[in-house]
Amino acid sequence: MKRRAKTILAAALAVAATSFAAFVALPANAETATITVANSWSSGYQAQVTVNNESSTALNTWKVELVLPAGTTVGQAWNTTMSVSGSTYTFTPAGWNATIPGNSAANFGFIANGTGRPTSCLVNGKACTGTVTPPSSPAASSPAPSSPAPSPSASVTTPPPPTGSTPLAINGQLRVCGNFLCNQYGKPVQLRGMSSHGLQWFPNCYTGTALDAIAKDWNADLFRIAMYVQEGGYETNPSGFTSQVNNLVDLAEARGMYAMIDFHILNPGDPAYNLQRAKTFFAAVSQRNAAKKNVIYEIANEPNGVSWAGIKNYAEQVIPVIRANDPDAVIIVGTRAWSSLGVSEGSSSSEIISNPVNASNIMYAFHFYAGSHKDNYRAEVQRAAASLPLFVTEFGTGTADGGGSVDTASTTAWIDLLDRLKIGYANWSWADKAEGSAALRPGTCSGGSFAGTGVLTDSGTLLRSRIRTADNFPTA
Ligand code: IDC
Repeated sequence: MKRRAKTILAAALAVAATSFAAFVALPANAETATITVANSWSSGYQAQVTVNNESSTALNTWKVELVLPAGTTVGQAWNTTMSVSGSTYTFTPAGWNATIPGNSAANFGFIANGTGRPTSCLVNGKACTGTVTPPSSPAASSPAPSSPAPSPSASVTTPPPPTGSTPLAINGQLRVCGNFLCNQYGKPVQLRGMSSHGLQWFPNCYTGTALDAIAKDWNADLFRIAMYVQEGGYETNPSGFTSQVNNLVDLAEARGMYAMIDFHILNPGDPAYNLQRAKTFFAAVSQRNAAKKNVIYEIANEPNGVSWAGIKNYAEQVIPVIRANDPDAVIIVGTRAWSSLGVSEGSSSSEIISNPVNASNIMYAFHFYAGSHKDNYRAEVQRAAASLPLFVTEFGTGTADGGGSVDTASTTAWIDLLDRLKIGYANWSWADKAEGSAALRPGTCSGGSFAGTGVLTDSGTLLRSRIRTADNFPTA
């Protein structure tokens, strides 16, 4: 996804580490810090702070103190320990990042609720000096001692109105804001679409003609690319499946749809089993697709038989691999017990809420099969949605084995709930397998014609009627 021009609040901060300077004569401004607004939306922003040690000698610790104006608070911070006193927020090391080696840096980030930028800034007790500069300016990292402190009036680049009418043209680069998925205008949006079945089994269901029907006949916003890892999937041919995924990203992009890259682990259920494969795969696809705005990464389809701590640990190893190439992409983390927020193994979303993944711009996956998962699961989703950004990256209209007839009442109750909560979804599956969850009648994909209702199963007919209704994508 493209790193658009973002207004940067860059404070080049002269740091005098008092206790340290008593022993070593540091050149002026040997240490600096920059504050970058990495993402912003109508009600808040995400800031990234880099404390640079530009001397060749290690710095033993650091402290950044920011004052925020009335109406703006810090909601969460990462890679740091934060304390609050009135409107002053003090950021100290997380523990492992206290020492900054010579010519190196420490990073932390925070989410601000409210749009006010810091009105005052101290680094290791000394006043910060700095200017507001665009990200590409070389001045961004140069000290500017006579400039005022970072200005609270720093503005954010507002994207121009959309030039096209596809979901991608209207919404552009997505990002998580609060507990919602938001578009380039900072407004919550619900994406509705279809998931592929296993790429290894139904390649002729995923052609340009097929995606034409999904985009233009179904008016879908999203195509989920389910790349199985086992069962004849990625592990058997990493480069071949990587190419197939990239090709589908392009086909979706050309039709104005988002593409969700699903690392479809299922059995074994512990994602750690595939950690190295995940790192290799996501390094490749995030590098190749970094400039695109239509990619969403789903890093683990359905963890099962593994603790939340195990899933979180996997996520915190895979997310940085993606971020290194594609820093502003939305990433979705699977949840315990086949992405049931833990419910199917007797747990709940509380284990996530109390111990979230240490990363920003992420969402959590929830899956259901309407014939198997009913009121108690709906209640849990409603509860979790108040605290966590959720995406239903997969669901079926029948039973959890992928079969069964359409449970119309439960499916309708589910989709109505997701619409009300503005939770995006992808339906399992766009395939012509002879099983209840498949949207296409057997033989459709070899026939090569996908539009209209004649090729659809009961499940496909219901989903098409729900997905093709008008979208609500606010642009102001
Ligand atoms: C099922 C397919 C089925 C296939 C099986 C192989 O519908 O044709 O033989 O996978 O593993 C999930 C999984 C998804 C399942 C689906 C239905 O993410 O891979 O697909 N399901 O069982 N979670 C809950 C249900």
